[in-house]
Amino acid sequence: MSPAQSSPAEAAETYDVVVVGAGFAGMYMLHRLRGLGFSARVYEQGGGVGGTWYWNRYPGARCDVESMQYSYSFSEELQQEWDWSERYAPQAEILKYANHVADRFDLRRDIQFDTRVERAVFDERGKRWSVTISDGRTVQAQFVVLATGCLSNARKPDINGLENFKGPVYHTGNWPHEPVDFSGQRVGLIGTGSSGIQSAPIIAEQAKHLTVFQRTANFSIPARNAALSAGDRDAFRKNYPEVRRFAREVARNGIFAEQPDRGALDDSDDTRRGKYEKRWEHGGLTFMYAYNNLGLDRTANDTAADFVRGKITEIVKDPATAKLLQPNSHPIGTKRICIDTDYFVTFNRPNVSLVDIKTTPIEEVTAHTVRVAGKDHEVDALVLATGFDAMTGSVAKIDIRGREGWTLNQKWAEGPKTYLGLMSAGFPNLFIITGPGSPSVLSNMIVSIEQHVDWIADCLTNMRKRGLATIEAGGDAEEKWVAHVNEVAQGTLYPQANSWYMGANIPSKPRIFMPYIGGVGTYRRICDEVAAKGYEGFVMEADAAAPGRDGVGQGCMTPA
Ligand code: NA7
Repeated sequence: MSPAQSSPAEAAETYDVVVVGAGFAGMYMLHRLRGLGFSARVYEQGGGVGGTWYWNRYPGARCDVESMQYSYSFSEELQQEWDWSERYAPQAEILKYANHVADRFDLRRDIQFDTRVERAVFDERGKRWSVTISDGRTVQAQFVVLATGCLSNARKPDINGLENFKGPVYHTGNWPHEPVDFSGQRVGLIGTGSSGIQSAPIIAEQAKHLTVFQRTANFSIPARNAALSAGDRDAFRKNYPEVRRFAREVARNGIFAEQPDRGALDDSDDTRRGKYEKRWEHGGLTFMYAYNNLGLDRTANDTAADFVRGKITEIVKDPATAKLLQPNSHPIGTKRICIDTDYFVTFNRPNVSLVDIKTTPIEEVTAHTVRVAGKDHEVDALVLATGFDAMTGSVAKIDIRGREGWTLNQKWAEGPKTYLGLMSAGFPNLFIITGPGSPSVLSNMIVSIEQHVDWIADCLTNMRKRGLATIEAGGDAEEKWVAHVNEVAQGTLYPQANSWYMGANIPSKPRIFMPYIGGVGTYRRICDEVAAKGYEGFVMEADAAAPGRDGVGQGCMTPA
């Protein structure tokens, strides 16, 4: 039954699709669904669109994928008209872009902001989801799409006494909307992942003193950020068809760039050093494309890691600080490599100090200090750059109940299980965008988002044509896919790091390598083949109770 066919009260509460989240995934999903004639409602817990970029407003927040590539490709007009100002877009500009997209495609009228999805329960008889939202209402939908984001669930660390701190405590992933002024303050920064590394240089410029508390030293490559000229943009735009094709089909991580043709040990020491030097000077994530075996072979990886460690020694004047900043606990690239502007040189400033909390963890936070190894470091404000309950955290916050009342959290207690990262057996008509088991965070997210949204849109269209009521991951196909995802990961160096890819940053989380590391091109081909073979591995059912496709009270898909 389509909303148009129901009574007005009922129509307002019944949709073909409920989409959870209005970040880049939710917005594009809504756009596609509308274009295909499906009724859709998006619920977004934030007060605006943008998802990750709505929340992560910390000083220095910037995307580590170049702006000309970290953008939607679905609209030629959009990609031709939007002017990115810098090589790496700052958070505020990405948020502006998200708002521009929402306006341009008139998305807001189907998005309810400041609204969390609390619960989603699958009714096996009615073959639809009951979705309870934070304003207390329950709406019905045939399909639910989780566009909840991978890095959207800021995690406050379990640090003893944190609640006793008298000054302000900020989390980078949930930063205030008003400007924060650290002038004249002593600031403590906990966490040296991408967020800590991006924010430290800016905070240091403002604060009276910055103390960085480091648990794991991280590899970081200079961004070499710069303004983009009209000429730079035009050159890119002219080449967009090829850039986008390459990013989707060839590049493992969805980023158009020159691909390596040899391993690190195939070159002489001098040649290799020259190549690393060139990439260090060029800046950015493509440092890791110097060779094709850096993620596979530890000896090869060590050559790149040694090069970066050497750079840290050259930049940081105090030898003890330099040594502490040198990452030694994981192969380079196995935690997402950071892209910085003046991070290491920041430690040459007289108002910046580094405290090792690996050998001697934080004992306690008191009213005005952070105590480490019996020493009290006095601070007026604390910045927690401690990351996210990544990939599964936002899904886990929703009480999702599939067949026989089985919850997704119960099913995923020992690690997320999905077929193609798109669906989980026992939860019919529930799709996940860039979920565990898909390339997701190992890729240019927008490339992966567009691929998932398009696949889901095609799937729903196909079901509508065939008069089908449900689609669900098959148990066998799911088991095989999970095994494949693991097998591919085990063939790489990635599982050697205690990373959030492994769930290692959350003490209670199972250690499983969550994203699919086979590459976005390979993954896309697999998804397309599955669809071409009639959604092989999925179980699809017609609605037996319905007299026909538009049967009253059943099958809520709106005819095109
Ligand atoms: P990350 O990359 O998860 O970094 C979090 C940092 O916080 C990391 O250095 C952690 O050390 C540290 N951390 C986490 N919990 C604690 C506790 N309890 N005590 C001390 N230190 C802690 O998050 P980001 O926000 O920086 O970046 C996330 C992604 O966003 C990034 O990869 C890019 O893709 C963009 P650890 O390494 O766990 O020892």
